[in-house]
Amino acid sequence: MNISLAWRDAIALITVNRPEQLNALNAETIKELDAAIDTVSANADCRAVIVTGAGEKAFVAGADIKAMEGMTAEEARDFSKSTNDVFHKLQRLRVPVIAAVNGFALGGGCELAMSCDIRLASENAVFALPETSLGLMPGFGGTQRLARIVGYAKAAEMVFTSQKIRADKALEIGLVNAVYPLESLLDQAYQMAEAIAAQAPIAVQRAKRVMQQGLESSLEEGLLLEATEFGQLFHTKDARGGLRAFIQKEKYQYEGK
Ligand code: CO8
Repeated sequence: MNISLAWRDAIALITVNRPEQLNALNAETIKELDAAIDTVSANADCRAVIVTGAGEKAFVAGADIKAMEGMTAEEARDFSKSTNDVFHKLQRLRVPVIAAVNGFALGGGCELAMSCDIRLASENAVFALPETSLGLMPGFGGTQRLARIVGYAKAAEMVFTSQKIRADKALEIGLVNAVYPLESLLDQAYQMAEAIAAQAPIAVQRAKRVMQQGLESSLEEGLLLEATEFGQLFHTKDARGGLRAFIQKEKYQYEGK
């Protein structure tokens, strides 16, 4: 199996597991990733997801260059389209997704990380969209997501020059949220996932949906959506319980209801 899925309570850990090929993404791996996302999505108790790479060297070193070499134009388009669909499904997962970027995140690996809500990186992480150095362009969402995350000019510089940036630079431009020593990265990711899991689940999930939809719509549409979803939360037991508990100076255990 090229993808493993493990659970710690309500937190799913998806690991790309081809360390001998630096976790490069071939069609089989993307298929397995798709299945893992479906499994996570079907679990109503899931509160957060962590995505990482096996080994200590790479998160994901990109699309599998060896598999791409013999592709026809149609096959390349289909691989780009089908992977875009899978990464989009990951981005739109009901629950927050944290990328624990534990090394090289190049090409498709950087694009996988960008499909997550939050990126935490190890000090040895290296990011790049180096496709133009291969005669290609980003094909797993990089032309769209990088500019949305770091702004067009910085994205343009990275894509047009294929430059590799280290974790501290990725932090500086806002590509990652935080940088940790490699040995504590996964613990830090779990700590953040647990902090997310401790909040009211329906509130977190609706906030994710509204924030993501807001990025794709006008401010007016986004604010309207926010007001609508804000109102809907007053139907939940958790909102009633959370507000009452604050007033009574108690701690409320959220149920996701
Ligand atoms: N694909 C396939 N195999 C890879 C890849 C990759 N992306 N990256 C590394 N590997 C393999 C190596 O070939 C090697 O295998 P083997 O032992 O069988 O020769 C093994 O992993 C270890 O790699 P290295 O020996 O190269 O390790 P180094 O420490 O010397 O170097 C690097 C590490 C710098 C990460 C180097 O491996 C490298 O430059 N890799 C390629 C990085 C890259 O260019 N990635 C972008 C790929 S393009 C892409 O992602 C496009 C996405 C959109 C696709 C659209 C669909 C058609």
